[in-house]
Amino acid sequence: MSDDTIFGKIARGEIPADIVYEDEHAVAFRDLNPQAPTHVLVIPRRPIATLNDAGPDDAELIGRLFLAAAKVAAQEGFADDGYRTVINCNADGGQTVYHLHVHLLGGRPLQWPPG
Ligand code: DGP
Repeated sequence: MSDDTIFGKIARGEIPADIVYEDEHAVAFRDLNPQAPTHVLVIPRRPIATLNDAGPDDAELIGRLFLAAAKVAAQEGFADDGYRTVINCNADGGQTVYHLHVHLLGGRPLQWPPG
């Protein structure tokens, strides 16, 4: 699948990002427009546009994204205090970049429900 999104370019190292974690499957970098003291995006290297486009073959990869988010939460020092992980899907979910990503938000108490 081709991927011309900004996140595809970040995953391929074609444009810079403040990368906080990476492995064979995932890259995590700081969001340009942070909504919390720490706001990191975890993306798969393999392009998947939305959660709707993920299939059974992606199950392990999606699990890896959340494990990477937990690793970053520990690295950032708020794993015990708590944090939130979110995937926005399509227009009503507020998705603006069509390369699947997990938002990791932490460093302050977060309200529920979100807007
Ligand atoms: P979403 O709305 O769920 O698709 O989230 C997209 C997020 O991506 C949004 O919080 C802002 C962030 N973002 C957009 N462009 C860039 C970029 O070029 N670099 C970084 N680091 N973050 C970006």
